[in-house]
Amino acid sequence: LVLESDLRTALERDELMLHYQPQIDLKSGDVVGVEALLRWRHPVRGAVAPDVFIPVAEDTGLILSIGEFALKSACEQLALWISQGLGPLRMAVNLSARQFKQSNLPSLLADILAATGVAAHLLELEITESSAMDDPNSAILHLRTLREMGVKLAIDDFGTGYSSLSYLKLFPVNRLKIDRSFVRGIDTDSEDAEIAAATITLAHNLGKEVVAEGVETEAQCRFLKGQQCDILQGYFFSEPLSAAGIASYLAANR
Ligand code: G
Ligand code: G
Ligand code: MN
Ligand code: NA
Repeated sequence: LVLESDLRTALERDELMLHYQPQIDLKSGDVVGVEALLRWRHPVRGAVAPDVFIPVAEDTGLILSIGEFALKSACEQLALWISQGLGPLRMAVNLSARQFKQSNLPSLLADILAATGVAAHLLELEITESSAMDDPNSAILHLRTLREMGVKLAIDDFGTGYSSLSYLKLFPVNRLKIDRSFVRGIDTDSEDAEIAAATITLAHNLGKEVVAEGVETEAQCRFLKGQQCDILQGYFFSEPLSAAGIASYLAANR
C-alpha cells in the first residue's frame, strides 16, 4: 500500500501536524479548551483526511509513534499558549485503541507532562466508546491508572458503539462526548433529540459532564442549552484551526 510507506516517512519529514478545535462552555460562553486533531499534508496527494490514514496507522502499528507525536506536540503547544498568557485552557487529545492498551502509556504521559511542564488536569484523553467497550474490564483498570495521574478522561463518539449502561457507571471518566450523528438532528428529528436529552441526563446523574460535538447551528445550541449540556464544539463556533488560528480566535473571543 502506497499510503503505508508514505505514512512511515511522514513523521520524519514533518508532514503531520495538529489542528485545534475550540470547546465552549455553554454557561459562561468562554473557550475552555481545544481538541487536537491530526492533519497530514502529503507531498503529492495534498491533505489526507485522518479518517483515511488513522485506520492505516492502526493496522500497521504506526499509530503508536504517530500518537506519541500527537500527545507531545499537543502538550508543547499548550505550554506555549499558557506561557503567552492565553490560558487557562485545556487540551483534549484522541487516543487510538492501541495506544490506550499500550502498557507504557502512563510512563509516556508522565514523561511528556514533566518535559513540557503541563499540569496533568489540563490534559484530557479521549477514548472512543468502542475501544473502551472492546474489553471493558481492562479498560476500567487503564482508565483508573490514568485518572490517578490526574489527567482528565472523556468517552468519545458516545452513542455509536454498543455501550452497556452498567459499564458506563464503572468507567472513571469525567466527560461523555455525544457523537455528532445525534447532534445533527436534535432540532429536527425527535429520536435524535430524545437520545441527546437522555444521554445528558444520564451523564449528569453519573456525575459526568457532557460535550456535544458537531454543533453547526444556533437551533442546536438552543436545544443543548435547554438540556443543560456543558460544553459545545463544532463549526458553529469554529472549524479546527492551526495553532496561530487559535491564538487569533482566543484574542477575538475573550
Ligand atoms: O476532523 P477530523 O477529520 O479531524 O477527524 C477524523 C477522525 O480522526 C476523528 O474520529 C478523530 O477522532 C480522529 N483523529 C484525529 N486526530 C487524531 C489523533 O491524534 N489520534 C487518533 N487516534 N485519532 C485522531
Ligand atoms: O471523532 P472525533 O470527535 O474525534 O472527531 C472530530 C471530527 O469531527 C473531526 O473530523 C472534525 O473535523 C469533525 N467536526 C468538528 N466539528 C464539526 C461540525 O460542526 N460538523 C461536522 N460535520 N464535523 C465536525
Ligand atoms: Mn475526538
Ligand atoms: Na467523535
